[in-house]
Amino acid sequence: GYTVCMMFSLLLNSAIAKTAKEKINVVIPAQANVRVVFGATQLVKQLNQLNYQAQIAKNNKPNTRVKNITLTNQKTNGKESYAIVSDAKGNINIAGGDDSGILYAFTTLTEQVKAQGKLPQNLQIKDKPEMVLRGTAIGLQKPDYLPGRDVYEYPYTPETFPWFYDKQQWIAYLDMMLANRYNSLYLWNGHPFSSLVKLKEYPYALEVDEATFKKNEEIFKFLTEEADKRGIWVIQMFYNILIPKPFAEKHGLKTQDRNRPIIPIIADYTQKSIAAFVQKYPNVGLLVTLGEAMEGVGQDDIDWFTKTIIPGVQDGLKALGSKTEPPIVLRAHDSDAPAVMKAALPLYKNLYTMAKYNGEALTTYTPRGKWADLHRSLSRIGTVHVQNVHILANLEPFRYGSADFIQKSVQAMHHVYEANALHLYPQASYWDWPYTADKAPNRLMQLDRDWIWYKAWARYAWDSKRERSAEIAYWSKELGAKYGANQETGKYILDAYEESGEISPKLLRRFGITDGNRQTLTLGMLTTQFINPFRYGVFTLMYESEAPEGEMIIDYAEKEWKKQGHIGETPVQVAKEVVEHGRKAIAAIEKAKTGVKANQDEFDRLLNDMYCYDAMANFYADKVTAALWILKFKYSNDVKDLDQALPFLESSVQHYQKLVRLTENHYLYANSMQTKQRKIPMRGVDKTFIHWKEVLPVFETELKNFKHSIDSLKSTKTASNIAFKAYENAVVKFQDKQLYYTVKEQAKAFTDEDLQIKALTPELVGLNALQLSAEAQIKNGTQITFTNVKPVTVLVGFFNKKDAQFSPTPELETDASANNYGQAESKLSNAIIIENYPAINVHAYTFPAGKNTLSLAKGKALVLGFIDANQKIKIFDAGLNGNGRDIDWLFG
Ligand code: ADA
Repeated sequence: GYTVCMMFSLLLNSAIAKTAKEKINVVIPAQANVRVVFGATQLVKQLNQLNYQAQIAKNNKPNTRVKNITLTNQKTNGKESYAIVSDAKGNINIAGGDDSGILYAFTTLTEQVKAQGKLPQNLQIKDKPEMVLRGTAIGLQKPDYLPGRDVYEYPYTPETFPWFYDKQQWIAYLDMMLANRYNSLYLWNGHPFSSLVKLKEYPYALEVDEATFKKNEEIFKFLTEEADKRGIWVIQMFYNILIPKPFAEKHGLKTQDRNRPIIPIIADYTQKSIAAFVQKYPNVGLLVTLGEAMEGVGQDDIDWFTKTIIPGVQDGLKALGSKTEPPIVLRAHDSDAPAVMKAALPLYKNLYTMAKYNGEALTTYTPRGKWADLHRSLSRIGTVHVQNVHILANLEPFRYGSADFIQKSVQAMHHVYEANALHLYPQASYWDWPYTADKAPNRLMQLDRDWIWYKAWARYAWDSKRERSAEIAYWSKELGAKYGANQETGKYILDAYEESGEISPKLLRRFGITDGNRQTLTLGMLTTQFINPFRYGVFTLMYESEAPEGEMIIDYAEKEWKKQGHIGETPVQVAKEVVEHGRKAIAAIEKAKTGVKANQDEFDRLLNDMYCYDAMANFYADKVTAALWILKFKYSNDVKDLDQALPFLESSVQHYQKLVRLTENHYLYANSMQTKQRKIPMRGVDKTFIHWKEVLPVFETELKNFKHSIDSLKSTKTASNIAFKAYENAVVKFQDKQLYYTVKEQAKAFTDEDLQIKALTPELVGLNALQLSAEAQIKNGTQITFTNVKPVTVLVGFFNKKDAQFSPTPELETDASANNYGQAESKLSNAIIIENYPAINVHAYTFPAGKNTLSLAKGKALVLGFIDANQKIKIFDAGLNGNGRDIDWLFG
């Protein structure tokens, strides 16, 4: 009796245990897509962690003895759409518009189960995304160059990118993407093909060893499969025209050369690479940059796209025997995308376009002007146009999470740009993925730190019309939960994010030199950059298109002096506003302090960031005020105006000192791109001037020089003019015969034009300039090959106007090689006037001893002379265009 009794009670116990766990069948068809299986599996896993015994039933028939979550064969309307509906008995029916929709239905249900700790009841959910593509970008790039290599040239290897081979990290990232309903992942790299495919015609093009090649194949396969399960489409980006180093060496070519025409061997190699890639990875899309290393904007772009890239893709499809065109996304970067599209659409259907939302920064949700026109014309082609939220050079490295700014930006993408897709860069440290710039015992991951960045953009890409008051509640709750706090505390944190979130956009759009990542906004700016932005090649498109209507500092000062009215957003207004935003951000985060019960370390870092924003805002505000007094002096010539500037300049340095204290132990660097492309506030070659503590001495010296200048002005009573010394010609030997002329008034600059030099700055008089044919320059560009025993600097005069007849000024925003010889900055501005032409700015190209080639893009330009590289070039504005005198000397 005893044993029987025991057995009986055992049976009973297990029966109780079993009935305690409610049985659930998740019913899907026997033949289901990987996305459906993945979604259902995640749901089953989640249920089994709770009080359920769930399983997948692949019979397609609900079992009436258990609860069923059934994928019906009804279809909802629209791509990625879905519905989740409970019936009276608590069973749940799921439907989707496609496999991604079904995946999203399962994922949504899984999230609700998790949040409620049980299967929710009375569900009536219907949803679908507003934007059709919602993607994130990861760069296979680095803060600096690899030895012996140029910009963007990073073969895929475990040494360079250990994280790329880390499967667990990929899963975490892809899970984040799914949680945010991202459906596209872009991998950015200069020339990925030589890491991913082998070509039998060009075996030597492969850039990685056999073992690495195998690893690359394996990880690429893993990544694309795992992405596919989560409804994510992988897209490989590449620049043009880059070629692999071993290939270049074998053929005696450069890996990239902006002034190189298309040559057959490179075209053939590229076409074959693309074909091989498409054949091997038919489910991977391509994102094409027809710029940077290709000659300017023009027919070459069209030819390269229609005669090399598209045929490459088509060859790959033919080899596969497939007719399914993989997507090709064309970037409107440094190329005339509407013209390229026009030529390409008859050849290939599955085309998309992409252009930068606010350049390489976040500046406004009221974009306008020429750039908005470009976006609209791309949207109106009728293909999908993708908004590229690029690099964010003005947000690095502080935390950014203004839900308000982000929501309004996404609305602008729809309403102003008429676009319907998003491509999102990391919030900061793009070149240093996966790490943030925080100085912490263990490097922080962007994926963790910048969760709110990914979440906010995705949330509004899904639905930009969400009602603001509900959004405030939503984010307050999210932020509260993040820090173990209640919603009220969460609201304070949101306030801090949103107040601070106005600061960097406003500062850059009103005071900055460029929306490009040659400027690191958070490191501050030199006074001369405020008062003489054209000397630094100010990128005016930012003011005209990526900012509300308003005035630059120089415009404001001029109007004040002329007693004219102001228009739109003024520098004085922004200076006041950012200080106010900083104050409010600090007040809000301070209020949150006591409510925080979890994630304390991260909260402390966020709090510190708010103090950084505040110090930065005050630094800028005071420096702008000083700059306005200094510009007044330019008109008044009254030293008293400089006296007025002094206390503001002093106080700006004090705020900067505070910023140094706040960042010293908190940040490794401000900017993740640490190469020679960095120009503002300081040239950042070889990882220098990456931290505030390196820039502080520069600002201190600037202040000292300014005081000294005031003193000397007071003692001499005249605004001193700097003494000049004419440049001396250096000896070089030309490969081809060259004609000279002596630079002076009335000299004729071109062999085939009669126009004369009307005025020039005396430093240039006596130089041996090359007499060139304007017509030949327009047709072929300018290539001068020469040999020099000692390093030389070539002075080149560019016409200060964008026009097809003039060779374009080196521009880092569209050409990462634009500073390879130090030529990006204008050294002598408005230094020569030729009749009937715009003023000429002189740039300097420095070459080492040896055989060199000066190569200029198509269009007229003056090769003014060759001087010893040791001769000091004093940078100034000669003002020959009538724009007034130079006062940069005040700062040394
Ligand atoms: C500019 C920028 C580069 C890169 C490029 C692009 O040249 O300086 O870092 O972002 O644009 O691809 O858009």
